[in-house]
Amino acid sequence: MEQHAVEQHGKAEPTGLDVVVTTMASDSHTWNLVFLQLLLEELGHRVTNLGACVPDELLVAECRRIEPDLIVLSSVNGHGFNDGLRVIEALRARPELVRTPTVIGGKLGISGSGTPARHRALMAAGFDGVFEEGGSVLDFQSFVGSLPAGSVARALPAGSGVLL
Ligand code: B12
Repeated sequence: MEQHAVEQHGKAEPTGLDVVVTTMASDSHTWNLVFLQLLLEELGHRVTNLGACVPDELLVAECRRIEPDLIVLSSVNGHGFNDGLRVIEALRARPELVRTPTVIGGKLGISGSGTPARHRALMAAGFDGVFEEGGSVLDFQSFVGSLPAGSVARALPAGSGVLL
């Protein structure tokens, strides 16, 4: 398909965020990802959806290549808490991703909506937001709305996102 270069005038920043939406290695559910992609695109953001069962190495490599303004991890199969702890460690180990706003959400365990201890553990591990079931989408929208676009986002100090 023919590509058209977008001309940029003056110093205006392009609007909207570059967002990576993905699940993690164990999770084969996909409609959660489709939902998040459509939601974010409707809000004016650009989404790269990595799909289901993404191996850790591929997830990290794609985030390093894209250098997104926001990484959104979604998991609903009940392994999200453990997968999330492992993946955030791998992401934060990369200097270029150490401050990238990164959130996780969905059904992260098998005991219904999340517990405060689970949220605290994920935040302490390096996530900027944890959005488990029950009203989480509105909180997520507020979080996304609070992020500046482009390189400004990458300069944010770690943990500056909304704490839920
Ligand atoms: C369809 C489905 C499947 C299909 C998936 C097909 C596909 N291509 O996606 C198949 C058959 C493959 C499947 C397999 C399994 N599934 Co299944 N599956 C479902 C089912 C029925 C619907 C999921 C769905 O598509 N929902 C529609 C989407 C749009 O909604 P959603 O996923 O819930 O996401 C919403 C929210 O969670 C939230 N959200 C999600 N992520 C994020 C992230 C952020 C940042 C935010 C803000 C919000 C958010 O936003 C979405 C919209 O509200 C659910 C039960 C249910 N009714 O939810 C079980 C369910 C998710 N599956 C479950 C299980 C256990 C499994 C299996 C382990 C079963 C098995 N023993 O093999 C495997 C796991 C496979 C794997 N490796 O991951 C459990 C998970 C249990 C838990 N977490 O407590 C559920 C909840 C069923 C149940 N009640 O037990 N599954």
